[in-house]
Amino acid sequence: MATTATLLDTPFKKEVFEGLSAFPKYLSSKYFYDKKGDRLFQDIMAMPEYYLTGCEFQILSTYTEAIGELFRDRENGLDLIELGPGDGKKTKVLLKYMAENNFNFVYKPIDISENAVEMLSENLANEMPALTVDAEVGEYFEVLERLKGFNKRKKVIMVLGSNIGNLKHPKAIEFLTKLKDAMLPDDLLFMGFDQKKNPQTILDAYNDKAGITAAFNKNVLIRINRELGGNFQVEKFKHWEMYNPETGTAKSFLVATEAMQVSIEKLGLTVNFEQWETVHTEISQKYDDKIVQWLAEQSGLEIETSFTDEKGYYKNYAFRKV
Ligand code: AVI
Repeated sequence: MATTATLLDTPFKKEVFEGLSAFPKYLSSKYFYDKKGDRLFQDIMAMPEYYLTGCEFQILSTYTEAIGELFRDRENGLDLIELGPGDGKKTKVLLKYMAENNFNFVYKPIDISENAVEMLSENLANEMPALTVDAEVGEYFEVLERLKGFNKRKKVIMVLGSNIGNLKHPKAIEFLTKLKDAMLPDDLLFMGFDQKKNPQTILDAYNDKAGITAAFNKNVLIRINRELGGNFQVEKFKHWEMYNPETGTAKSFLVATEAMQVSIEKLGLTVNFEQWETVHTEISQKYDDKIVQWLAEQSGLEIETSFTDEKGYYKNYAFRKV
């Protein structure tokens, strides 16, 4: 008979087992991103309600030169390392500026989605054939260890899309501290942080009328069904979004609309749901200057400068190691 240890032989299995055995139940949003999840996230980024993408695109397009010159190295070129580039649409604005202005650089996109990395590499090879691209697949925390090896040239580490918002503050500090540890004094960290704003605008971005965000959220259950032999009846779960304007935390849940029992074969697990029981699936933290300042201080970083969009919905900050 398989023991629990042999059944839980991957991080996905282990985390699903733990999260669905806990009270209250939870699942990690990093498991939204399989092929279908990547596609749904692309659709989210194209929705009018999901203002984050457009705002960041506006910032990068308006301040291309200022940002590019912040990145410029003095001597022997630079490595531009991007964690979680997705389709690279926003980054291309900067890549084009750098290519056209004689930067000597290598672009190194790193993503947990193999599919995203492949598509981006192909797309860049077609659109910008002269660009040197050295892509990698990996999880952020694991990849950070490898970043330390990049210390011969200036390094710019870029994390766009407010991806940091999917981490609770202690994890965000751990992440920023690891980034800081991989940096030398001349290196730069360039990061997007979605800002606090009208709570309704935030709720609408995470609860669109077309139901794309709901499908994205439920994709984790579909993935458990397919990869772990689960029998979730996905239509019996409701996507629910909450935003707390005091803390700036948006939270996504899946709510069981009736009592049910779900079995997950590969985990040897039966999960009981009471009617209206919740599974917490994602946090999307919203920030202001004070919170970002505090996160930087806790992580040994300092803010060098920041750029915002017309509406002040979103900000990109440049940090250096203290
Ligand atoms: C990737 N991440 C920053 C997105 C966000 O806004 O939290 C994921 C997302 N979840 C729902 N909509 C978009």
